[in-house]
Amino acid sequence: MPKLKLTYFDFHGGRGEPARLALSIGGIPFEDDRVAPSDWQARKPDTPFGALPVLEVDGRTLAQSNAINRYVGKLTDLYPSDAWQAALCDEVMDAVEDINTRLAGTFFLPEEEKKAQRKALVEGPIPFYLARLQQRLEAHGGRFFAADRLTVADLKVFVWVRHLKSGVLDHVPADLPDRVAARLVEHYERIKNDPRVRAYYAKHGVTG
Ligand SMILES: N[C@@H](CCC(=O)N[C@@H](CS)C(=O)NCC(=O)O)C(=O)O
Repeated sequence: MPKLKLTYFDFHGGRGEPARLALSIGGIPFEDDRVAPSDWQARKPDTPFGALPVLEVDGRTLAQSNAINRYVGKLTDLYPSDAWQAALCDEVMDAVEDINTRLAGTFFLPEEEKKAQRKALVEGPIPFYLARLQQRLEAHGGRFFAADRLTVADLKVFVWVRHLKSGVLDHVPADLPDRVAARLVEHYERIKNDPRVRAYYAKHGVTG
């Protein structure tokens, strides 16, 4: 097994979290390098695209969250070997990335602008993506997004829905997923209650 170091910000979510979860579920040891906000500007120039997550594999560097998810998914058997099922996984992970990028664009806006942009997202794109992800889930059997088993796509959607439901996003009602995509929320609950996911958060002292 290669020597792995996963670098991401020091919180329990975001683009680096699916890979942390996958490696933990797969029982693959890795250095969990968590960057404090105060250290980021000094470290940013050393990353391939000035952003995190970054995965080091035997000293070689890989950026882009979904590329990292696919790579760790292959190491952990959480990415399908069948080409079509793998493509379904990619579709879902890229869809989450599309909406995540729009939400992330509001993070550092002045308050009034942030409020206006988030209101627009809540009235259109976020419910749209929740509903369409739910449709894709149901089209593939309703339990998992691909291959009828847990994959990195499930982990990526789980992390996004978890973020929405956490209530930490100002102007984004925490009950939005429940209101527009109840069966996607059931998927979120199923992943959350997977004993391996529970074990990961218990290890990090995260409750709820
Ligand atoms: N497309 C990239 C986006 C990476 C990205 O924007 N990461 C954010 C954190 S989730 C970041 O590093 N922000 C800090 C910065 O851009 O300075 C990916 O999927 O990894």
